[in-house]
Amino acid sequence: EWNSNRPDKDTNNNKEVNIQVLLRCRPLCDDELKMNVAKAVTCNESKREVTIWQNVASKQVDRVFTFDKVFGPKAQQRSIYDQAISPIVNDVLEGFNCTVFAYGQTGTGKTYTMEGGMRNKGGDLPAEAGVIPRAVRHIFDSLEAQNADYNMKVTFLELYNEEITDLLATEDFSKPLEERQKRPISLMEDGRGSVVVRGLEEETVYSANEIYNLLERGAARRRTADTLLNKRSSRSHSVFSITIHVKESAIGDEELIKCGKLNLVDLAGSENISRSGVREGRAREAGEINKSLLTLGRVINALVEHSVHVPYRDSKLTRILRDSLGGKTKTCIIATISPSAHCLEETLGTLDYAYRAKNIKNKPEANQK
Ligand code: ADP
Ligand code: ZZD
Repeated sequence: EWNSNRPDKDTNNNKEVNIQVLLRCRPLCDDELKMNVAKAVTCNESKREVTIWQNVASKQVDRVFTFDKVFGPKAQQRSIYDQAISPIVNDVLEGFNCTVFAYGQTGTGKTYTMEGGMRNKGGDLPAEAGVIPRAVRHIFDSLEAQNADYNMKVTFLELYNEEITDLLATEDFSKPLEERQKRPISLMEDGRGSVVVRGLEEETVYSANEIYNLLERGAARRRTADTLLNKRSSRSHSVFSITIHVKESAIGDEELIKCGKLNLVDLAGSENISRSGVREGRAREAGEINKSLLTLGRVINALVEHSVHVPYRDSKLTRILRDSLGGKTKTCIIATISPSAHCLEETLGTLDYAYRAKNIKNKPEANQK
């Protein structure tokens, strides 16, 4: 390594790191247990392996996949956060941009993992709370413990059919539902290689409870959209982002501001997106394409294959999250699967997709001003 006279403030610069890929297998649900549904998956957390038992021409053919972390059906929300997400949030507090994606078939636990179950007013986090509320709590606890001088903003958007809905937009009840969105939302290049979503409500927040109230607003807004178009939620992507500026107690005369951004992404259901990244089966016949999910697959393929052209610009999702895929952001994908033999084909699709994504390399850089 070149030994420069000027000490480099950013210790991790120019180091390539692979995207981290975790696997989570949900338990069988009560109905599946009642129906005695056959299982086709075993998880070995300590070996970080997941095994799929498959019967091909009455011969037992097992397939084994290894990931950075594997969480079996008994894994609790808290242990996933503590083991896998907490270090990422610490990086955000150190000025890195980080993204967590949840990828998998509808019904495998993406929303359960990212958001989790019910919220109890006030008090502690429920055991069912997912990554988003836990990250919010962690960030405030940490900043308060440091007695830090900080500024925090959050946004929450939904992407459906290449249209962005601001889940935090304050409602104008005098207008019909479809026209309630106040400002037009557009994507703009910021001149430094990233894209900003213009027109989104950016709420400055001062407490975890304030964020929980915003989440409530977002969840309610999503529910109204959902009843207008059923099954929308399985076909939409949601992106919750927190941007934090932390003022470092000045060493000497220089004042240092660390700026980190955390993106928490609940992707549309991966069903009907084949392993080669093309639409298949019923989705094709119905003409239902999820351009953003298809493009995400193609971007991953292009990065893994070191193609000259990476089709970031082909969808809104990949434009918004471009830096998370081969850029300066630290990225983690949580692949979610069902243990049921009925889901075997989709499960193998998810595992292949997630396994391939392990090969993507990013170059995380801390932002300091
Ligand atoms: P997705 O977002 O992938 O469509 P959901 O998060 O809606 O899936 O999960 C489907 C159902 O399974 C929900 O009722 C959810 O509460 C339940 N579920 C998912 N993962 C788990 C888990 N790890 N433990 C217990 N219940 C789960
Ligand atoms: N998954 C639930 C929301 C849903 O689909 O409605 S759980 C968490 C993150 C983002 C949005 C909502 C939540 C959620 C919640 C539930 C009810 C009212 C407001 C927010 C939640 C769950 C546990 C702790 C905090 C927030």
